[in-house]
Amino acid sequence: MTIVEEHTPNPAAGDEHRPIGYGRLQRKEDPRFVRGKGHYVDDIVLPGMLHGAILRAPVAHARLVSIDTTQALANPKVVAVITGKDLEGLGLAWAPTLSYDVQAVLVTDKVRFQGQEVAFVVAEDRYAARDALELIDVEYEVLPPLVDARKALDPDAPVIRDDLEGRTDNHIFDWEAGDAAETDAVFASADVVVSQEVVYPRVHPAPMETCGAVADFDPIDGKLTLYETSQAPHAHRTIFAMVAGIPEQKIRIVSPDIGGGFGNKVGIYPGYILATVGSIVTGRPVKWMEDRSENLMSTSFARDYIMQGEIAATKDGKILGLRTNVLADHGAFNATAQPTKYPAGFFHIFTGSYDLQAAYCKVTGVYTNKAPGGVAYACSFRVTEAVYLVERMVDALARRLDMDPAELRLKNFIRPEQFPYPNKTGWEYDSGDYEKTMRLSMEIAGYDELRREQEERRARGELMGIGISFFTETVGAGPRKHMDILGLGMADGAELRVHPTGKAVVRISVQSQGQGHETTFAQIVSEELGIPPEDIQVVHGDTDQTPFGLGTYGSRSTPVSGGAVALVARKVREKAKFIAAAMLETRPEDLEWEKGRWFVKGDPSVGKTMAEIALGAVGTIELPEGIDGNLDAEVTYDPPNLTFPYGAYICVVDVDPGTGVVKVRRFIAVDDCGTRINPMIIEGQVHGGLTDGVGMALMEIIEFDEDGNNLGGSFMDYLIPTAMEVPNWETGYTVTPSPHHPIGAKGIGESATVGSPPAIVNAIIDALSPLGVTTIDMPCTPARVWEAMQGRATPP
Ligand code: MCN
Ligand code: CUN
Repeated sequence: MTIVEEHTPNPAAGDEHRPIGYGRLQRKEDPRFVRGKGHYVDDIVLPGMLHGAILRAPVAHARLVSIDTTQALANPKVVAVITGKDLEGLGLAWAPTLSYDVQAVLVTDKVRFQGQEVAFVVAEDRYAARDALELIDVEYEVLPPLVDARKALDPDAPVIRDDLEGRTDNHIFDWEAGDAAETDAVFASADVVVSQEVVYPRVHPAPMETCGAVADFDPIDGKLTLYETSQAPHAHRTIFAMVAGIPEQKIRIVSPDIGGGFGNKVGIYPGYILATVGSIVTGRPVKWMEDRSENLMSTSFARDYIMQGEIAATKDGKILGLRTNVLADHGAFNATAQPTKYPAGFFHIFTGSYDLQAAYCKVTGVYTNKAPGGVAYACSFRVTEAVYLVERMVDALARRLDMDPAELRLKNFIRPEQFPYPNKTGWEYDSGDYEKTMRLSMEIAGYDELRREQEERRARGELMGIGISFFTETVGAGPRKHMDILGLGMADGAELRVHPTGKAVVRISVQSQGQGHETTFAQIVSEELGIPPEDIQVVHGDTDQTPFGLGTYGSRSTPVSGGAVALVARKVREKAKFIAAAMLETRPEDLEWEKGRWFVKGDPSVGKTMAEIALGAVGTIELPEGIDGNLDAEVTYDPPNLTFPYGAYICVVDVDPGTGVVKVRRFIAVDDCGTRINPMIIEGQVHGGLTDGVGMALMEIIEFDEDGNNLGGSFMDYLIPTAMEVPNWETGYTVTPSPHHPIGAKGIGESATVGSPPAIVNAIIDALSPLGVTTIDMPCTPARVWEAMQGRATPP
């Protein structure tokens, strides 16, 4: 592993005591994870617990004619069988999606995608539940499916959502950003316009742990405890209360260790609701854990964007404008998770890292007979698609102008003095020094030398490619006045208590799925209070124990919850000053803070440490007016803006001219996420995301045949990368703090997944360009690359 050395701690400057940024603090959660002692939903076993299994539709589009459950119910191990009709009786057959649509919990009228939930069996054990599915007799009247999103708006297309009143087509929404007329004018005046269709196929986050729930409804006190795989426990609780009519104080959502989320666990799936209904109906706890195929076929997909891109420039390479028209395949129900105002997520950051004169994008969402979901898989709310589009277009322009793609980017970057930078589609970028980051990545790569090597290899008939991607993300939603999910404003709470012996507990509203929050949030408190990270317990994932907040996705934990944690620690520090003043019999304004203690200005030997103050707070000294004793505080943080992390990625590939096999030989990733809390965790996040990028660029796709059969329903068909397919990552970093974040940190959790695919695809096109290839769509499988090499159109 090549690691560009982190800042070496400088003991003389007291660096080794600085919990943020310096050194490589090991993760607190690792001892349990590496020993297999994590505690996941499937590890939960409750007394008398039953097991649920879902009967799923074998076809993509069909009318439900009849469903007969008698045989299944006759099985002595089966306790209950629940159908759509039963749910209708409870008013629970349909549930609201996160995008103000509705989704069938169980089919009542029509099957709308293969794998859709048709019935739920509750049995004494998992095997019995599964076996009983085969005893349910369902008659379907098969309907013609709509598979190709490009045909969704044809007048003769089958109408999928005839459940919606007055619905006569498959149109969901049209959404636009930027100024169309201004952009047209800029395009009309440009020397060069390059157009290209860029497709981001349907992929799946495929976390190691699939989705599941254990529902435990107590019929005596009416309390529902729901253990579930959730990235957003509080939002789930509130939505559950609204939908199921259970009073919110009687719902406790517990998200224990989560074996990867990657966006898969943002939504509320029918299975969670079915487990709950199963528990209410049987009076016993019910566990439902989906298997791999169920996960791949029915839970949140990602992308599925067909993008027509156009870029306009002067002949010497000044980019003037960007325009795109997108067809978005949302599947059978519009269940994407994103802030309400933005049906295409944050796609409108598609102007990327460049200073343009005008931009315009239009996105049209359509229904098809495919699984719902969308906005998942480290997408930063569709910044993945945006970055992929702009970085492909910039490369296409470089080829047209016969310019070096690095030089073209350097020429068009937003300059440091332009920040805060208002872009043409409504964002205000907080901070950046793009050229510095780009040049560092070129230096690590040895860019000029790579280009020389490429020339030599080309002369020998070898296919070597160098691809660049420079991305800017927008992560950390809120502010709440602009951003909500189902009306819940996107802010996060934090509560901090310093116990009498000086040890602390911080309670947060976000939910780790492997990102290491138990470590990094302790580091933030430590930085602010001087209590060592190991003395700070981070509590999350239990709505009975943590303050309300919107959860973890869109890399918002550090930008939002991290801000909350820094501020709550500062509030405690301020309170500590008053207590210290009382203890020292002096005035608070005469005290000065240094890491871990308040001391008397001008007399550093007289002071009180946090531990002394914590004990003092619960002791017998007389406290000043308005100070109530315990050393604790709470805040809700509503961020003033999102944060805009960025990075420069360079990929080197070799393509086998005989087979079309692509080998990623080198990958250089220089990221800037502002203040770096834990360099080791950041590096892990980047390594994971880069691996995602290799997967998506080379092998991952959820495809469907013309009957709507899902062709990616297992890991035999849906390939994900292993250590064999990835190179030794070469990472570097720059630090440009966010000016508005309490500690200057920006998100990093999705950066590499967002930024890496275009670098790899650009490298592949660069490798194949001597053969006249100008475009190729992901995944660049050997077959697809080989077809491109033969000058044939890439298959859809
Ligand atoms: N961090 C840091 N310094 C920064 C920024 C972040 O040390 N300047 C640390 C954070 O403190 C946190 C981690 O890096 O421990 C990721 O932080 P952040 O960027 O705030 O992202 P989130 O914690 O909100 O995580 C969400 C993000 C998303 S949306 C997806 S998708 C994804 C990702 O995280 N899913 C993951 N990374 C994942 N990593 C794992 N192991 N598993 C997943 O499911
Ligand atoms: Cu889009 S996947 Mo992450 O935001 O949970």
